[in-house]
Amino acid sequence: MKIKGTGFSILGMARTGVATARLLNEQGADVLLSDDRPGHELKDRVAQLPDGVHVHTDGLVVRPGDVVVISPGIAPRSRGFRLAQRLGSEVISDIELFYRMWPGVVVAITGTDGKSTVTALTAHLLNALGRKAVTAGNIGTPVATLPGHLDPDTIVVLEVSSAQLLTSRGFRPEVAVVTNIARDHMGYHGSFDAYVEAKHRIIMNQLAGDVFVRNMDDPVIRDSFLPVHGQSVVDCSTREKLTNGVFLSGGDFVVARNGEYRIAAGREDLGLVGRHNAENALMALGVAMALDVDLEGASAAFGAFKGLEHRLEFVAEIGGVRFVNDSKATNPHAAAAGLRALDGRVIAIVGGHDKGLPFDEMAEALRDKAYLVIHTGPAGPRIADAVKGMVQTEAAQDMEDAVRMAFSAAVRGDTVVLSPGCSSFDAFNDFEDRGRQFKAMVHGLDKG
Ligand code: UMA
Repeated sequence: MKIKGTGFSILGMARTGVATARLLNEQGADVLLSDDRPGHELKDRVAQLPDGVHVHTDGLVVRPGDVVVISPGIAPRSRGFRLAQRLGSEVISDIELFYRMWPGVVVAITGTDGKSTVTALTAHLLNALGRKAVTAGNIGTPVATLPGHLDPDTIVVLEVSSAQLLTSRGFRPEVAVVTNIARDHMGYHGSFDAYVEAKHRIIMNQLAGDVFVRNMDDPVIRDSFLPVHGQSVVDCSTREKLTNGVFLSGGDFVVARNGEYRIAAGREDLGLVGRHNAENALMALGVAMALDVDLEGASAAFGAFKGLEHRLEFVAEIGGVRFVNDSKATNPHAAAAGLRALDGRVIAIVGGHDKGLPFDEMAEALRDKAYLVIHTGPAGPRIADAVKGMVQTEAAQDMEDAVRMAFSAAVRGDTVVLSPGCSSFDAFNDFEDRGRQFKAMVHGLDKG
């Protein structure tokens, strides 16, 4: 893609927009960056921009004929998105732009849950096995920070959201991974079908020579993500023995290639608990297999992986009570997976912003694992209703109240888990803010 002299209207002035504007400006493009928020709230971001980037606040603007790069947080039905479709020559995501500029290998990982863990674990594994790899994308580092600074031999392991895929028409990763599919982001996409269709774009442009790493434990992936353009497939399963792929057998991660089997690592090598984390490890191994990487050393690599913040993260043990932060469980499917990974007596702090998703699966996991459910936020009463008659519930005024209530109800040996099953926007900036505040409150108990 020709960048120098091309006009770009970038919509959204947060991490994606600022990094994209800097990259395009550096490469000689004519850049206009805008945001709906008022100028005084964006001063810090404007300060990060080089001279030459045109800035517009208090409203999204598009110059007719420009290529529009849209931030993932701008929804398809919003005014900004519609404006872009009407005026832009084309509307692309930051990952599509990156793909057009990057000459090296891209591994792209999407799915409803687990994508950050698979992204981080994959890059960690590849580096440990002698290949150079970096992570970027939805995991937090915008892809636009990479070109120009990175050796093209480096494998870029991209976490890609459904929003980014929606506007990625030519994106063709050498290796694509889909972790699982559950209901989420309905407000953004409008329907489950539209959400699945966006996810499907990750394999849509793959051709012979590319590889699709598939989690066969997930029924939606098994039924709807069929390789159609001649790409090869590496299947992954914790449940069934495969002849070509990676699977869990007894306590081992086994790699099967053309009917030959080899143990790559033991389940116990990986410090992360839960079936969902076994699936995550299989997919990381699947990527290594797709890239023909020698798996000698995978056990040690798994042993050295510490997991990510806000994903079943151990916070502290206070008075014999363990506190766990699973703030990234922003939908019921993720919360259920986290809860199922816990042992012993559990008190769960649930709730948050109500996205209107059904809570049946999460209620089942709460019934099996928790003896007390403390709920907060607008979605709290719906979760309490879903477990009514099965688990004791109590309403908290806010997170601080919930943490105090959980601590006073808990006895030695219990685990208190923040397992919201909801997004955080009722009371926090995002799931990271919620997780950090939760951890500070827990550490506060120790002092009080
Ligand atoms: N804005 C408007 N008008 C609108 C909507 C938004 O002007 O109608 C502006 C906002 O005022 C704001 C900017 O657009 O200034 C927000 O852009 P953004 O939400 O895309 O924020 P970024 O900081 O660029 O973060 C994005 C991803 N955010 C989302 O997908 C919502 C980050 O994923 C990602 O890490 C980052 O790019 C770098 O690639 C976060 C996320 O929550 C972690 N992702 C979801 C998830 O994981 O479930 C999909």
